Amino acid sequence: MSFPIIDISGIDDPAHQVSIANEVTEACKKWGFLLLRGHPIPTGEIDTMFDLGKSFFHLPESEKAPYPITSSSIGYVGSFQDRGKDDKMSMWFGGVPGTLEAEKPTLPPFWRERTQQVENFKHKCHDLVVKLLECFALSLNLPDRKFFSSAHREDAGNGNALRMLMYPGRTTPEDMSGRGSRMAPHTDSGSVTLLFQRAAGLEVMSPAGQWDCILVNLGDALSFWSGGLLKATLHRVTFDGVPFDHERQTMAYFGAASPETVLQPIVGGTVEEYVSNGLVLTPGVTVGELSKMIMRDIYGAAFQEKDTKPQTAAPTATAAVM
Ligand SMILES: O=C(O)CCC(=O)C(=O)O
Repeated sequence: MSFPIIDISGIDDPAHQVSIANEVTEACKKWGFLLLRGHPIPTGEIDTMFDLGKSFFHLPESEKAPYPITSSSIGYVGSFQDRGKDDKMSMWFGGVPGTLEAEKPTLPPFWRERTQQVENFKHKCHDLVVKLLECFALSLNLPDRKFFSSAHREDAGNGNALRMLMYPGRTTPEDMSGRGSRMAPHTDSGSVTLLFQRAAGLEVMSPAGQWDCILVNLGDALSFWSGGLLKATLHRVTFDGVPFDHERQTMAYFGAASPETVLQPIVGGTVEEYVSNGLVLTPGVTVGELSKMIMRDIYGAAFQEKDTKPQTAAPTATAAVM
């Protein structure tokens, strides 16, 4: 199996829009994964972000650990610290534009002079997500081609987050008994994820093997919303794909709809209940509720809200291990 590689360089050209929209949407209906070529995010900027991420992750823990992830989805999570006890480090940059600057004290000092650089990169990712969302509406023949994209305002909620990831290379294998792997199988919870990779290793049934492209995959919200037509596909990272002594670095931009967006399956129409990552979603759940359920389950205390009662999680549910 190999995912489609789609050249989207003509995405803004009316002469090519429909065929690109159809290609992208067909790939998402079939695989929920595709690779983008000819995308508008400059390679130099992607490399710069990777270089910054690498320098950051190689800092001693004492310069990262005091800044754990907050309810704004900003901050650091070290190896073996998440619910799945995976061997990976994450640096989260959530929030609407301006949040990183406003919440600077919660950022590790390394990032404090670089907030604008991160915001600029997030902005470019958001623009690309919007273009893809317009493809879906166009190809699904929705009356308004901004049906999905207008719900994805950049200035709404914490859902649009950039997550830098580093899977450390170890000189000797860690004792993983009672622990996870590198990243447990999961689907993403939002709408569209852009995954930038510096090394092979993501397993999606079978690996794609093209690393000069942005990998796109869809999240549960969009899958549920489209009545299951667009797919959110399980993926994971293991020590089989990338051995313990190989470092692996990626960046995931999670594009999500505004928190108040109510998810009702709009096409297909038959989805009464959607089960994903151990969570049961029912029509009427909002994007904000879904996001909180998941982050609370993975990162616990930082996302606990005294006044929020649990939403649609099944009593015994476990959620995504990200
Ligand atoms: O690092 C990767 O290749 C996967 C990242 C991912 O699946 C996630 O952040 O949800």
